Amino acid sequence: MTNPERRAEEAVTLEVKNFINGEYRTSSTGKLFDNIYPCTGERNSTVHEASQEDVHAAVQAARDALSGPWGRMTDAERGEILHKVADGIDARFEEFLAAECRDTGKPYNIASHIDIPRGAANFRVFADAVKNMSTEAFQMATPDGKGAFNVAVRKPKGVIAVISPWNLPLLLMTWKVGPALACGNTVVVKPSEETPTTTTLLGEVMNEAGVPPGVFNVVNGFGPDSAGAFLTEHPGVDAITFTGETRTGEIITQTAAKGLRDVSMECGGKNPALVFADCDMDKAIEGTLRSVFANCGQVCLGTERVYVERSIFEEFVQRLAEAAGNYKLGLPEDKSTDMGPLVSHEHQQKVLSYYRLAEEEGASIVLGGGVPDMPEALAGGAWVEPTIWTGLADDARVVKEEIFGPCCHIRPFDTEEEAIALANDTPYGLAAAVWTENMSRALRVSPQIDCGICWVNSWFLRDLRTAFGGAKESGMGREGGEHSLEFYTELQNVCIKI
Ligand code: NAD
Ligand code: 6OD
Repeated sequence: MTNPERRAEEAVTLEVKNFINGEYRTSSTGKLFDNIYPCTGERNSTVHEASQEDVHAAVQAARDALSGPWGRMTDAERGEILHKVADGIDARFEEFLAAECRDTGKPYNIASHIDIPRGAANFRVFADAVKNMSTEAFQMATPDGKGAFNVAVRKPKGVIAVISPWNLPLLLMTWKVGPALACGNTVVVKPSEETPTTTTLLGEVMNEAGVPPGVFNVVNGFGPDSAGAFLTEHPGVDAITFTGETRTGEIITQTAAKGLRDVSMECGGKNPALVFADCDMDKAIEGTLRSVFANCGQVCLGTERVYVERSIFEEFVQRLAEAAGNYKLGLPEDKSTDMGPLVSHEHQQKVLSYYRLAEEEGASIVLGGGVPDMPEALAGGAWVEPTIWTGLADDARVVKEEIFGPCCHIRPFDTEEEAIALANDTPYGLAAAVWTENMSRALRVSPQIDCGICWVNSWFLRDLRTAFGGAKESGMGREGGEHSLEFYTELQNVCIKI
């Protein structure tokens, strides 16, 4: 066994502890929970659940670190360390990859191109972005004729609580930790209980890169009555950044109201794709295949409602079903695997309940709709079939509610106005995809869709300098580029009388 392979195996078989003040600590109450491999249902590792006392220790360490060496460094010095963190992720790429795929069951094909490289990029991009952070200045007249200057100064907000989900664990956690640290804050992260490993492993990289103790802390556990609630309720937390379900986002926003703490909310979606007859059909099929089925449909930006212009409806449905029907379900390390399992048996039951509901609501099942036959060794995994429906009413629950699985409903439309109205007929507003080769149409339609991100002839194409976030029930606030710097800093005006 090579060294990286051995380290990778250790990373996924060891106990997962909490990372507080630069060291790994066991749970103070001794409470443990299992981390399960979704491909088989076997145990990956045992996780130490952080108690209220552990969370307090993490927040206290983060507060103390604000006035330590981290707080005295220049942006450039912090940036240099964050580049080392990115290099450290690259150097231990195989370990992060193995750990992420054991926690989620996702194919190496995906995680090696998306999750792990973006984990490193999130540190590099924001370490560099702070160098270009500008502030405002205003000269003003005063009655004595001598005048005054106003100069704005940006300061770190303080201790940031980062609450992250399980679908892209390293990517979505570093998307917040990168800019928070680049701006001089300290963080306490509560990763999802389903996927604690890569976040916890990052503690080692932080130490190796020279991040001072207390700057990056990890507390493991669940939401209510556990580490998530203990952290968000803690008065020592200055701001909370969250990614997850809308309902959880509402609860955390209420918690944050005590003390008027800032929140950034990246929540759920029920994203539409609009496929016009003037699209490039090959591109539209390939893009929609990814937007519906990538990561087993567990991407917040993923498409669950597809609206196709009537003249190409039959051909589109048939070609998408044919392509998805050829998907190979299998183990992460198998290079021919197109799709893994869902993240957990609990989530599998949720998705299967929507598969049953679709039938009850009168859907025509074009593809899938159940649990696939898997080899015996994988029978205990959280597998579901890629699934396509047509024929549902616009107010069917399957068309209205976020499922977060490898499935979509496809419906024909006749006019551009109808397509836009259908796309907007949802309480969510995260993302959309528009497929057309007519750029006038693209420019006309995209701004009319009520969402935070609208892709034209692409999907999940990300420039980290751009605004990212959701409209309506999909979120509150924007991160990305200067918007992240805005959230993770406090702007102070200094007024200087001449
Ligand atoms: P979730 O809301 O169940 O959990 C997210 C995190 O919140 C977890 O760490 C969980 O332990 C924690 N949590 C739960 N209850 C809490 C509470 N009361 N107090 C504090 N913390 C609490 O979401 P999930 O199931 O992990 O992720 C899937 C959801 O996330 C989907 O709805 C998806 O659309 C959404 N999502 C959104 C984005 C985005 O950028 N908008 C990105 C990824 C996922
Ligand atoms: O690309 C990103 O920055 C981002 N936050 C992606 C979110 C994907 C949701 O599952």
